[in-house]
Amino acid sequence: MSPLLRRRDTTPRTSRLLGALLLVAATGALATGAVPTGGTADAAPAPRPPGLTPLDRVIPAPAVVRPAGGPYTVTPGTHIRVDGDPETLRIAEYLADVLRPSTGFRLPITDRGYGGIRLRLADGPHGAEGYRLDSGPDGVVVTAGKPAGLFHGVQTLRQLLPGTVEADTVQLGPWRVAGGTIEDTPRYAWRGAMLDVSRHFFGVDTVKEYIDRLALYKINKLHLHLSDDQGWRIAVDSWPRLTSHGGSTAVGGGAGGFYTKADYREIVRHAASRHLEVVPEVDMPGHTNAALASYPELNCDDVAPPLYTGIKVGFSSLCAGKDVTYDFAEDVVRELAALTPGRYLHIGGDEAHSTSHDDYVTFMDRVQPLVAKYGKTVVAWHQLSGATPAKGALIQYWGMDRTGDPEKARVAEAVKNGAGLILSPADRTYLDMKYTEDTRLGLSWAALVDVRRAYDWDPGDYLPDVPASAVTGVEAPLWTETLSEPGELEYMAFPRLPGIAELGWSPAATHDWDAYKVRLAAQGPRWEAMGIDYHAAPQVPWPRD
Ligand code: TNX
Repeated sequence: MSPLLRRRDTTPRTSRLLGALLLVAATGALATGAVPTGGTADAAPAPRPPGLTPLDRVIPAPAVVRPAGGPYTVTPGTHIRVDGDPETLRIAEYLADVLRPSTGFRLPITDRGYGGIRLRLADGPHGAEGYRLDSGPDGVVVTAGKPAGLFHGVQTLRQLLPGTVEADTVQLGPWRVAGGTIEDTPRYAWRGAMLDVSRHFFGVDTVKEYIDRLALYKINKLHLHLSDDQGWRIAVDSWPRLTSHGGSTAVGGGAGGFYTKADYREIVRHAASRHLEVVPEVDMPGHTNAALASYPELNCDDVAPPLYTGIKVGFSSLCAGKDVTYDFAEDVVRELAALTPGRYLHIGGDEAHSTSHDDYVTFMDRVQPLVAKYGKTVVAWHQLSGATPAKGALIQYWGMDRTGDPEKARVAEAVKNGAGLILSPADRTYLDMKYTEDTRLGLSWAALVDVRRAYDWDPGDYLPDVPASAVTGVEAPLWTETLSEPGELEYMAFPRLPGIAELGWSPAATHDWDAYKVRLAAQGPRWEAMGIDYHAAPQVPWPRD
């Protein structure tokens, strides 16, 4: 279990399961190969082996599933076979790292032999991220045209094994994978999750762990919200006070923090190893109090405001009329672009309530070309559609079902003019919204977002006058005004995040709440084995302890 984990749950499911396991071990039931799937140590019901996970009990739902034949069983003799490509080898090592601790098997990686688990790169119809998985008594073969597809196929394989495979101590198995074929390609190219490290700062290890969890659901973008009124979290060598002063605190007045460039590169490297691209955001021209507090010259009146530790929005603005503002923006964009192997740079642009419309347009007209100058594509919150989005820009829509038509029409117009669209409707995808009125953490300004509400909508027809083909994808933001512990991030993200991941990946034809909630329930034991402190939403038929 993760050392970062702080369980606040009053029902410690994981420890109960482990307790039952110990009891079974002590009574000799180990020798039968049976595994207990529930019960408390007091009740000690007869242990039973985990059932075979049906081939379609995966999140995101695979595009095509054809069950056939008998299962494959991972045994002490199983090899992981690769063809010699270095990327494939890395994915094999990743898979072995997942499977070895819980199975206790050696699972050697080899380029010869027969059967076992084979990862195979080969041209095929599954595109840049899709894959095919064939399973039968002789072995499992994951085939993909690109390494990202193999990696996603490995996530499917992982979910077809019992949830206890995620444990970091030896479990009992059996480790069976149902027989048949899956063919899978994503619906959308952009399947994102955003983490706000500004309102509260989260260190490199926490971000890496979040990345690992995103990967399990085939999320391929990590958007990091690196600056806001309450904190500047990324080192910029040419403006060092951004972090030394602007990064020194957080909401509530606690200690802040920031990523050095080495820290940030480590996050980017780890994300790449999980086939996620990091999209950095510096929010401008609003949401900039931390920068304004660090450098008086960025303020129109040359007076630096104090640091801010509250949770209001919309009160700060860079000074659009000063040249130094654009020197600052260029330095930040240049240094951030140099840290970013990915294509995109997010420049914020939301809630600039203290910037006049003319200043906002001026600012965006001058800053967007800087992003292009350093080789990146602009991403911005949808208020950018009130200015002139740069060619090829992506607009991130965070309005709601009830957001007025003029704003939606502006977004539709921008999309008609060539902008891409990422859908993050606040009343569906915002992971910081409370589940119910009783949720201790989170906000509720957009809506109470229960598990069904997060899942039960279609990105393909969400915005009027935007054709399904113009949608680039979906993203689930996790704002952190009320969240300061890693376990709190987990509690808000799980179980809603997998629903957004599924909307991003699975064909619309698979969309069905009643079927989804059964697949979601099957994730519960997996999260317990991973030590994820999830919200056991009553709408979901979780397996009983
Ligand atoms: C709105 S949505 C914001 C954030 C807040 C969030 C809280 C958007 C682009 N801006 O500044 O953190 O609401 O839910």
